Amino acid sequence: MTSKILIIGSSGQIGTELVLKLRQIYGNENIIASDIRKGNHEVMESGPFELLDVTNKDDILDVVKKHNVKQIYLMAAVLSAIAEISPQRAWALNMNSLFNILNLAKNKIIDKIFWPSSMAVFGPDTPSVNTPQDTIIKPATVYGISKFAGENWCSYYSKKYGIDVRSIRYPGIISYKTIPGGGTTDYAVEIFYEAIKNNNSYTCFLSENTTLPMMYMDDAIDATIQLMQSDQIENYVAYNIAAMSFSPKQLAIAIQKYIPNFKINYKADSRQGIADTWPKSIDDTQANIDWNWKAKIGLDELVKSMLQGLHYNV
Ligand code: AKB
Repeated sequence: MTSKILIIGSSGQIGTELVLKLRQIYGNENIIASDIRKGNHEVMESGPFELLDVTNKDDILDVVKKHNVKQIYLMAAVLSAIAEISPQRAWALNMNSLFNILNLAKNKIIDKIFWPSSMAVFGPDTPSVNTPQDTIIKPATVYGISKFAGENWCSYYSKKYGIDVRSIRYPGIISYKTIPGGGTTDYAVEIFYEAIKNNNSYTCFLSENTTLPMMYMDDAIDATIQLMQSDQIENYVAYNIAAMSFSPKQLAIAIQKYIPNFKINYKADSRQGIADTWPKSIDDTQANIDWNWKAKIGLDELVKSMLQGLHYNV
């Protein structure tokens, strides 16, 4: 039996599209989707799926053995807004899931891991414009604390046990196939669903000039797979990647190009406090140098693809 790739969190926003792309590249039967709940019908129907609780290490081991899994992409996590509401649950899930997978590599049961980090590792003391790869990192959110701790654990396991683990610090990811759940950048997805409804209006939970780094899903998936396929990676680095930065106001203007009567209102809630601690833009030079990373999709193409993906004629 050939070795397989397991995606944990395949019903989530990134997991869904990662499974579909990896199945195109490596063949449907070689990519095992798994999640605590069933997800996107294309994912469910195009290849193997296992119901899996990422905090249960015995169940993970069973699935790994059953399918001869050699690589794991651990995409399950509690995101920033939810983590502020349930800090201990977020910490337990985000950390225990990572230990479960790192220990499989330590015990030589699997060969390679992808573990997603986030721009949320950066905090209010970090330079917020063109945030460098190596800089002051003092996260101010529960989610950011768990991501920074995770980066350190990946680095520790990589140095101490020689395991191959790779990470990206994702910016806000925008896509239409599966909606994100519980993040601070989610407004930039919700806005499209509301823009095409009858009253063409959206009330944003961030203020109009809150600029954040963002990326269209296709670029995020390409970056993930490119990093995993690279044979240039010698040491563990949680790579900054970037594509564009915009505020809710700038996104609304870009949508108005296609939906001229679209209206946006602002009613900032607690998520504003999270966004205020994050970078406005990111420097991804190191990813570019180390594995040739470069984003392809800009704001106008993103808006067009989102509207088309949601069946709106542009
Ligand atoms: C969130 O908003 O929590 C995530 C992230 C930036 O990691 N999208």
